[in-house]
Amino acid sequence: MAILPILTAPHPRLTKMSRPVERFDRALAELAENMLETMYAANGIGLAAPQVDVHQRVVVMDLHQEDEPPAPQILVNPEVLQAGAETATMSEGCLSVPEAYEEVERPARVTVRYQDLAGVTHTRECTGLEAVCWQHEIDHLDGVLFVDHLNRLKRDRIIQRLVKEKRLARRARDRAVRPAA
Ligand code: GNR
Ligand code: NI
Repeated sequence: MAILPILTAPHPRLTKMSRPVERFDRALAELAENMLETMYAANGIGLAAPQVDVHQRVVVMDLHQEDEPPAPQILVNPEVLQAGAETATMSEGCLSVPEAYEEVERPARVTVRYQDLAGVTHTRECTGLEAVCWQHEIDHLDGVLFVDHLNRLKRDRIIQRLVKEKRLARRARDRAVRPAA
């Protein structure tokens, strides 16, 4: 088991399209375990493989309430089969967009399909936070972040802040490895 580094925006590989999983092997199970460990360590409720720089259609999720036991879910090749006409707005955050929370409007009810680690297909209907999380995670597999659903002003403000933070972090690192050059 391992905690993997999470890519943060703006990063070109977060915009890549992920490939469907074809081999349901030990390596897939290990990836899912590492993603769950990484998600829990980061206090997230979901994590998509491209966030840890693996461009395959794998998602992990745990939507249990605080007073309930953990309920890890592993979703391979997840997809939205059908979206209802009604929409709902929820405040979203993302481990790849640190410290940004904005309202996003999405279909309130979705029918979803996925495979488990054994390759068995499941179909389900989701509402509420579960519907939001599925759509947020499947977006990642298609190279889309929740900020891509915001207007340009809000998106640019968030991305510019992250660019500045990366620049500051890089400067601090450079000073640390090359003291008083
Ligand atoms: O931890 C997360 N919380 C969250 C809250 C509202 C809507 C979506 C999410 S998913 C996010 C973890 C994450 O970045 N998954 O890709
Ligand atoms: Ni996310």
